[in-house]
Amino acid sequence: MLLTIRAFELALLRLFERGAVSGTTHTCLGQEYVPVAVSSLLTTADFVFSNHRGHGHYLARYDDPEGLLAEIMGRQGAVCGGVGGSQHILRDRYLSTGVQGESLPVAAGVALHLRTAEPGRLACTYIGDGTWGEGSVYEALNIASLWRLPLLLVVENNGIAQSTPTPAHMAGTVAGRAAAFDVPSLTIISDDVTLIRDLLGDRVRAMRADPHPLVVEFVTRRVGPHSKGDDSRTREQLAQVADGDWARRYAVRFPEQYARADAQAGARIEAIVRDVSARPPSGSVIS
Ligand SMILES: Cc1ncc(C[n+]2csc(CCOP(=O)(O)OP(=O)(O)O)c2C)c(N)n1
Ligand SMILES: [Mg+2]
Repeated sequence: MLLTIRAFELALLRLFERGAVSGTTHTCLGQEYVPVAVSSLLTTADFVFSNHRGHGHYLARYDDPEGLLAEIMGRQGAVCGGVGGSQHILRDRYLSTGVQGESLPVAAGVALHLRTAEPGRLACTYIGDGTWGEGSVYEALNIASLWRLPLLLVVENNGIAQSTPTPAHMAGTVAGRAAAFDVPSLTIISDDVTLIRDLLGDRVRAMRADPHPLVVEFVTRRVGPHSKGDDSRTREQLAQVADGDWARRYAVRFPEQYARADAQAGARIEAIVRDVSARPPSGSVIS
């Protein structure tokens, strides 16, 4: 799945370069392991709220590169009839939005519903470090803490918000801000999926048994541009980021598995790109 998401994102950037897709997109290159690890702890009865950088969140949950690519390209088979595009996907209990911070109050409301009507289930929201500049984040944290809502807030702290480095926009820390609302938090610096699952498994089980919010901050890296070609970082910073990419380390640690999985994922995505590109426009509304 890690490599499927990677191949999907790289293929998408190539499609944009060729002018085969219009609009915008934000890839999760470098952050693929976050949803791969988190999704393994969720069930389809849990809600997931995603953001503008959400392809990995969707793919890790549904393994549906075909439906997502058709959605982004506005072709038949699109998961939302081609009206949502890259950032606005609705499928069952999965919803993404390009509006920073919008998901959190909505997820808190859903978590309240789950707490009372469907105990044992939770609402999971992914947000970035920059989105901690939105007031709605704090309103949601406050209520989630007071009402002990089963809200899993996954923070993908990739060290940058579009072009602003995190230290230039965030006073204090994510953990400190969670603590201010009496919400427990965990900061994960590893990109090892198995280790992350082990670190989080008991915490997520505890949220289900005795509902409460939890903030999980991943210290991660945005290996690609913010959107398509817009990267404001220096050559040295980019080299440093590329050096820390999980894919490099996985390739060294598991060379045979990596090469095999990478080739398989690449071939699968290329076939999907050919197939979806040849389809007629979706021309439909959400059913
Ligand atoms: C309410 C709102 N303000 C501004 C934007 C424009 N915008 C899109 S992505 C982004 C940066 C988000 O940074 P972060 O939360 O760190 O997520 P990242 O892009 O790093 O994954 C901004 C400002 C937006 N989409 N919504
Ligand atoms: Mg960020």
